[in-house]
Amino acid sequence: MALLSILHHPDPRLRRKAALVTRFDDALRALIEDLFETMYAAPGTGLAANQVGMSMRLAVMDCSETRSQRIVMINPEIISSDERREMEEGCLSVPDIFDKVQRYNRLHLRALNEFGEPFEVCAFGLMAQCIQHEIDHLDGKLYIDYLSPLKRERIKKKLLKREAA
Ligand code: GNR
Ligand code: NI
Repeated sequence: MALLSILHHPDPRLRRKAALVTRFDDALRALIEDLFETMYAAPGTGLAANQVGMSMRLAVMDCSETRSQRIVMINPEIISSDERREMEEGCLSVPDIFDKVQRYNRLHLRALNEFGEPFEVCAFGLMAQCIQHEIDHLDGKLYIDYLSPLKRERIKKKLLKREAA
């Protein structure tokens, strides 16, 4: 097991669309263990592979308060959703900055597990929000993309200043 380092905005690697996973081997499952370890240590409710520099459509999540409900989603797709509502959001790649974005409250997810087996789940609230956030990562998107250009510019300056310090 290993702690991986999480890339921060504006790293260009966060902006690439991640590739579909086609090999379900022990190396993939070792990476998944490292993603969980890194996510729990951060701490965060989710972590996408491209946040640690691996351009693969893979994310791990645990939205439970007890940190005991691990979910692995590979090649995920949202197959249905309801109306959007405003939710407060943050991201480990945009540290210590929070803002409100529009997200579906309920959705139906289809994905593969670490063995390449398909599953579907219905999610709502924080878990639904987290699924949308992680799928955005896999498409090279960050939640700050939904904010105004002015806010986005301020956030970028703040992060660059911090990294330089
Ligand atoms: O830890 C996280 N919390 C969070 C809160 C609201 C909406 C999404 C998230 S995901 C985030 C971890 C992260 O950056 N995952 O990519
Ligand atoms: Ni994130």
